[in-house]
Amino acid sequence: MSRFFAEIRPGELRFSVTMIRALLFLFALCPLLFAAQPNLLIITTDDMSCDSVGVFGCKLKDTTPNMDRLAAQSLRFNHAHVVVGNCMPSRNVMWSGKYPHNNRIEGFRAMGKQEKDYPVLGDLVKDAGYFTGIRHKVEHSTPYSPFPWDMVLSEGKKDDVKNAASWGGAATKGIEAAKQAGKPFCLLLNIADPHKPFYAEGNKGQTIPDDNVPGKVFTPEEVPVPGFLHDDPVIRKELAHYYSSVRRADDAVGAILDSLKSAGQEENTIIVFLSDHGMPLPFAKTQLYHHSSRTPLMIRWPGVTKDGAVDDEHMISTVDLLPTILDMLQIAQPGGFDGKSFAAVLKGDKQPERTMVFKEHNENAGGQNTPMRAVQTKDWLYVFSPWSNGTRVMSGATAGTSTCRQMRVLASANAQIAARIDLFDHRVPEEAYEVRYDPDALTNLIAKPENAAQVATLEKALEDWMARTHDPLLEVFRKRDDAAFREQFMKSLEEKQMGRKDRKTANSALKKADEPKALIELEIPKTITLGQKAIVKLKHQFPADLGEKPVQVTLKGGSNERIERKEVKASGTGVIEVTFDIPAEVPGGKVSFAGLVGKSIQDALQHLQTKPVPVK
Ligand SMILES: [Ca+2]
Repeated sequence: MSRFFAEIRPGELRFSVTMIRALLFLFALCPLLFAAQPNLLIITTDDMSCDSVGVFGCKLKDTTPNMDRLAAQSLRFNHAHVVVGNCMPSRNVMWSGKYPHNNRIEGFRAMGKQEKDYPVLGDLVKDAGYFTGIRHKVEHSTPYSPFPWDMVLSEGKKDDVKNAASWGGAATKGIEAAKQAGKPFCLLLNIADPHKPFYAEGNKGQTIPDDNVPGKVFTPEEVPVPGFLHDDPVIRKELAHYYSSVRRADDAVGAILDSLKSAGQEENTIIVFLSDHGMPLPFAKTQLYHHSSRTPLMIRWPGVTKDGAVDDEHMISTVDLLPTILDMLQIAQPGGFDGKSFAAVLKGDKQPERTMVFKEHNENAGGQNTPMRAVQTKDWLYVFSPWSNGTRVMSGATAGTSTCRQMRVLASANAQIAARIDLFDHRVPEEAYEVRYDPDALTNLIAKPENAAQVATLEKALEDWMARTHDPLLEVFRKRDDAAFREQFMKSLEEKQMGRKDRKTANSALKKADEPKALIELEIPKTITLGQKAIVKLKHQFPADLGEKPVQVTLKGGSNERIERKEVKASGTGVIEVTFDIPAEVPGGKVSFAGLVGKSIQDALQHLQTKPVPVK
């Protein structure tokens, strides 16, 4: 050694020390520079109530041994809620970080690829170098389809999603494909249970053969009956099918976790687990009640979350999932989210502002508009249903269940059940429940004078949230005491719904025609003079089955500002003359004309605008 140093001249020695220091510094950085990006495994169940899970207080033993095992390695949230009580809108909130009135997936209608103007989970993780895979609920998880997932982990129409073991196979396939691609993985495994059809239940409630037998099959006699339903043999039978399906979902979770372990990826994988909403029975799925939205959220972040930890403090909303996931994966936040990251809570810090969650419902799978908004704290739940007018009936996925049919049968001889069915069908415009004592939402306290201050606080919080998130229901909420205004609001929503159907008719008529024709054209005068009249010719050619439609013709100024709008009714083919008084002064010295078939730009069947022309 001394000989080695003796052979180095002083200048070289200094250089070598600097080099060694630099090497040591790089060495110290090594774990940071070369630490692999963590994988992300998201597991969702379909239509599973939170309290069907053992660790979340299930009254039935052995429903979810694998979810309980995952909970023992995770941080779980006692007060986590999804935003919507049905599938496609709920899942789109999770993976967009936006409320439905902002991500525009308000029901089960996807948007066109070109319409999507915000990033979702799949975009953001792909950009960060992840391999993305999904199984089941593929079209319900993104705003448009087909979304460019790297791999759809299903076997086409033959895919037996109710086979629990197949979920292990799907996980393995995804993990292997990511390895081949040399990328970390982001897998979204949307387990199909306990969504209907339940294990061994036929479509009329009868028992049928089912090859996909769960790890445990429950009997009608042993199952708990939720407080929002009624204890009856028919209902118990359906609940037994449900809880057996919960167990089958749990079997699938076990298969996925085993696959992750076999792949040796357990320690480098973040796991996010939750359900998309509550059980598919009346007063849970498609509603905004406590059991509609409470979800068994668990997050296992190796090296960060503590095994078996329970958060009983924070109200967590699934609108916050995507920003949180980005923080965990150290991916930059793109901005534009309604949600905010709760990664700090995962690290053991507090976010005292998390005291309430907001929920919303807009459309069911059939496109019926029954908008609702709700706010929930740990203690209280307030629900606003502007559609409720005493006669309109909310239709939904749970109305056809044996449980609902049986409740209708029982209602004829039982006033209490009759009142529940009446509420289920018609609801009331406002409801308030003290969920800490009444989680089943059985006693509406909205009209009790002693609760007025509490209700006012909730209403104020909801109004602030609606204003902050630009909710189109804000005005009708502010005028919630005006029944006529609520009904007028609903009529305009229903007209828009009709407008969508008309648009389909118009589009298919246009497609059928040899040469696609526009519904309207505008012919404007050759010269337009200040202070004089200008006659615009509206030429229309509507297909016969479109009937009569309103058409808006608008005079606009040089900066595209509206000067005057006129509405005419048109049907069939013809020309309508629309006369405008050109003002004595027009800013910019130019005008243009716009034509729109329908009531507004949002529901327009066609919209066009002429080029600006100078005014003399
Ligand atoms: Ca669902």
